[in-house]
Amino acid sequence: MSRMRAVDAAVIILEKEGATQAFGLPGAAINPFYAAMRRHGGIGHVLARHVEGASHMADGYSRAKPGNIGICIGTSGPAGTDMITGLYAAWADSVPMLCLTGQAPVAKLDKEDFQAVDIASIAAPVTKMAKTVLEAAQVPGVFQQAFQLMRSGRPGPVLIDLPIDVQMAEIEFDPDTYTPLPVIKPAATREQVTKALDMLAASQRPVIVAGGGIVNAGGEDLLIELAETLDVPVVPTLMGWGIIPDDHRLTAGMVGIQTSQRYGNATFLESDFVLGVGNRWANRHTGGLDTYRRGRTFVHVDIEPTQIGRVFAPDFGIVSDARAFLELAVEVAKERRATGELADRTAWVDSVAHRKATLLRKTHFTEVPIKPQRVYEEMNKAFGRDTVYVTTIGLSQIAGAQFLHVYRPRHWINAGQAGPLGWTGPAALGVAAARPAADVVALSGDYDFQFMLEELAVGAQHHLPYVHVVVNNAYLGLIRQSQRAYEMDFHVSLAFENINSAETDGYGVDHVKAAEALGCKAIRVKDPEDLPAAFARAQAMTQEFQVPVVVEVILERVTNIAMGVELDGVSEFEDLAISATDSPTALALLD
Ligand SMILES: Cc1ncc(C[n+]2csc(CCOP(=O)(O)OP(=O)(O)O)c2C)c(N)n1
Ligand SMILES: [Mg+2]
Repeated sequence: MSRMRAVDAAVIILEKEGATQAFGLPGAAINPFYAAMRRHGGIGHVLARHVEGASHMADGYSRAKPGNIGICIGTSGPAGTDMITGLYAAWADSVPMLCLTGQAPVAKLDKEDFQAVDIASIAAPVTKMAKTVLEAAQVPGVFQQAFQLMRSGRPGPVLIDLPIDVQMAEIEFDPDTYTPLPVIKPAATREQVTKALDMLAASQRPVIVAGGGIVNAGGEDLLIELAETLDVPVVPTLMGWGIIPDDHRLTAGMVGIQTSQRYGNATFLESDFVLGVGNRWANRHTGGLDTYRRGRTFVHVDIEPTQIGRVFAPDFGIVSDARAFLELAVEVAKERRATGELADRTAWVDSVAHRKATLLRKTHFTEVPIKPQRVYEEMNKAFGRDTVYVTTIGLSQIAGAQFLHVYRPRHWINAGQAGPLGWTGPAALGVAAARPAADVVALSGDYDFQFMLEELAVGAQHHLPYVHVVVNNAYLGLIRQSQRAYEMDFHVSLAFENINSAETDGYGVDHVKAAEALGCKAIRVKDPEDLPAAFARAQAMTQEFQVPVVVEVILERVTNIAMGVELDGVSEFEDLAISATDSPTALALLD
């Protein structure tokens, strides 16, 4: 056994658990932990400029690669509260992330000491565990349990709050015998899988809804194998986008009231059976439940028991890790194929392909100011199949999801449920830290970009290059569009005459100057014909300068993007594609 400070044991455990990348900023109450990181080595650290930024960086880092657990670190008080939004975003999208905070000494916790806030209580609803460690000897056990919890069942974040005296207290800890606790994952039985496939077999027009749980479980290849064996179309959810390549013959398109394609919704509305795997029936996917459920039978597979029946009661629910379910399902499906028991789904699959080629929205607009649809068309041309997109919310995210293409899991990294503005930039930095060789492309509206803008300097200082496409309509665009229902346009405009930048033409903030001031490169584009060259130059500059490169696209100020409240009532505001030239980067072309 060896005697050491509790923080030294904590750092050793991080390394032994494979969590070796931190994002944070020091403060007096967390300095002992920083001293332990410095002494021990082995943990990478990126100094953020805002603690919320650090939490989104850790979140992006976790999402970027299987097995990653990003660490975010802050001091006591406001550093912890700043990271609550980051914990919420990670918790809502089932992302493992370890948040560490410093705290006032144990004896001062109830004395209104400087920055002695009860962060564990504040964080409790958005974490799998939030604990202020009061006994130094518990530190190893709490860290050990944190990793078990983050990895078991539905993944999620944990907060460990460390009073400064607890950090510095000496404890007995034997690094050589430390072993991670077993990870607990329920697995479907053969009876359950057989019943689910029997129900699917009894249907005429089945679809599989593939959710982010499949990505978390590393089950994407099995999902494709199951779909191909059964010849059943797949609807990826927003969190599952990329599980099956967009151009796979069985990809039906995304379904929803915002981030969806016309063909995806049309196919879903024709279906009579839905097998949901690792998904959560998000309201932006289902829209009104009566329309979503009408005439369909549902099987729901989820790793978290309380998710079954949360949104609506499925006809059959299975509690299972997605990969464990898919393994057995592929086995049973192959047995059935070998004995000729599987139905011929050709006509149904052909109808899915037909909708993909006909129910398209127009993207090839030539106007100046630029229409957003054209931006995504040009992004499809400029950015390759291996591009990792990062985004949060706004018309930017919604239109991006309608028009961009994703071909691989973990290549659409999106704060799907929480959607905090400001998430995109720091999350992209976390992704860039996790995958230095990847082509990372962030997508922000102007308002999202302005939240957490300071984190660009982190990318410049720490050489975390990525391309940041900022679609600037000088509006809180999504909120402007939603205010149409109130017949108002009230406090949603970001436009003003910038007395220092006449070239912003009344759009207000000069994003190019702001990015340059923070040590990054930036290009402004006003004509759609200039987009290809701008994207190519931006990519080249990320290589040359190893810093974030911003491409600010000046959009027309008002463009309403297709959305609605029911799957059969999505409003179209813009032209639909009527020939291949209207939508040249669609996956299946008209004509
Ligand atoms: C922290 C936070 N506050 C408020 C919102 C609500 N909200 C969602 S989208 C949006 C406007 C986004 O504007 P912008 O980033 O410019 O994107 P656009 O819709 O114009 O493309 C707002 C205010 C939010 N998602 N997060
Ligand atoms: Mg905007």
